[in-house]
Amino acid sequence: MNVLFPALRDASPAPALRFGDRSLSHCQLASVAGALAERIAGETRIALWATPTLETAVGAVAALLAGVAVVPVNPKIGESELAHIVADSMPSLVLAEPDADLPGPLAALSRIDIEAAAPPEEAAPAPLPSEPGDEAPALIVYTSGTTGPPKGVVLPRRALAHTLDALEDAWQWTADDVLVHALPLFHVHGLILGILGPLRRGGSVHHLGRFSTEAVARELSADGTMLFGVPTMYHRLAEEAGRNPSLAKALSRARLLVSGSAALPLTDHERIAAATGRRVIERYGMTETLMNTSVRADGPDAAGTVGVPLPGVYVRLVDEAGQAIEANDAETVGEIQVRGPNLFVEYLNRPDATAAAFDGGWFRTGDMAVRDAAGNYRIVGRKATDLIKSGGYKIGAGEIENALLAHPGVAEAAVTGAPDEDLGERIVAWIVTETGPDAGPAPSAEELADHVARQLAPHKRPRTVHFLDALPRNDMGKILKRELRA
Ligand code: MCA
Ligand code: AMP
Repeated sequence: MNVLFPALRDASPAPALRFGDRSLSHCQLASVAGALAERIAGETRIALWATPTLETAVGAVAALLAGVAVVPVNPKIGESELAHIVADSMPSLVLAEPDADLPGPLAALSRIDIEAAAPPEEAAPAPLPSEPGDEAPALIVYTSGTTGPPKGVVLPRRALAHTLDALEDAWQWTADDVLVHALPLFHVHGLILGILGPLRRGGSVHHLGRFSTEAVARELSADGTMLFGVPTMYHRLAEEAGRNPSLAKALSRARLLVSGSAALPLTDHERIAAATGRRVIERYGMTETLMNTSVRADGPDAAGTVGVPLPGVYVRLVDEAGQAIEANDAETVGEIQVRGPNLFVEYLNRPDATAAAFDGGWFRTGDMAVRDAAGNYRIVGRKATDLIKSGGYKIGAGEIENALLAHPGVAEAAVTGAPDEDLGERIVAWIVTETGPDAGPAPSAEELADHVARQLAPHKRPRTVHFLDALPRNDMGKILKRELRA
């Protein structure tokens, strides 16, 4: 299992990556990524400025070939989140596109510009380095928790290989598939499934750079066979497909439409089915576990569920007393726990959090679900109300509250999620402004949203801000978020 990308070693001339009008075959990718792998060999951990570009894909593949753990960084990341990630992961250097302007903590590192220009097809690549063992760390992906700053999830090569091969089986994913997507490349969905997946299969990916219904229609009308997206993207496609026959036709041509990262509402399933005659398949995963379950491409329609466990993955439901639930009655709710070769190793520098995340060998997902007689899981909620899924991004209420409290005009802050048709959930901030004699002018909603975007990331900014005279609290002084939501 050591070799992650057999098609690179075979120097296959088949197409591998396409971003806009730039592309590389597997053979060309072996050349450029192989050359970069040689330059970074011997490093332990490096950062990757993960713009949605060919360079990012080449950088990630080079690091995997060299056996160097890579920390993908959101190119829109804010100051305090970047400072945390760099201090926590201590990368020895950063890989970036040649013209990228890197912010402070990354600019201070030594830098290697990623060279991704296509070499002539006939040039045979130099032999690739031998790859490390299955347990070696491949990627460290930062993910939000309910409190505190994001944690670095250490993903071994074994988990990547396992999850991608399990999806090959569930989706009959082959080298003939051309994947289309527009997902960001600093998370599991876009980078591991969306870039490394096609490369492991020996197939190809067309990345759109930026999501639009027009770009999806164009690529699926050409040679795209699969589409990956988050529910917000499918919601926008569902809205548009109803009134745009050429988009509906393009979607109906795809072999597989796959949604994940959050729940796809039944209304969107139904609208897409009505407009295109095609069903969307949902799969369920997590940064810490990669993929756990999926509706199978060769199985019965199971819209509204996340399907059955993937090969090699053990999934169970556990009640509040910690007992496994045996019922397959589509009614008894329990927490999903997962065990298998798809799991992460640890949270970087956080043995406490790693220990708390496991129940024996089982990883506690925090997702609540039921199981039906066919073995399909249906997710019904989440244990922690302080985790918000917005546009498919997981965001902790606590990190936004801390960022808001660091604004000089804010005296008290609470953050909740509210249902949103487009984003699934929308971030809502509840603010009490500073009023003391030294207080400056009260901040506007826009200023607070910009502040969070600058400190953390634009997708973590509150979309609604309410100003209150006081936050509702219980006798112990704890904020009563239930009252805010009501
Ligand atoms: C807006 N922008 C700002 C501000 N407001 N920038 C700075 N300050 C501000 N105040 C910018 C944004 O950066 C962005 O720039 C543009 O305005 C629009 O931002 P936004 O409104 O947030 O975008 P959107 O239209 O709502 O995006 C919807 C989306 C996006 C495309 C669906 O949410 C998305 O890509 N989601 C994917 C999330 C994902 O991959 N999750 C996987 C993790 P610009 O226009 O330049 O972009 S979960 C996972 O991996 C697990 C394993 C799983 O199961 O998959
Ligand atoms: P992240 O921690 O960002 O990797 O997001 C993982 C979380 O996304 C899971 O714990 C689930 O709550 C959610 N999720 C992923 N896929 C699905 C899906 N198909 N349906 C519902 N929730 C999902």
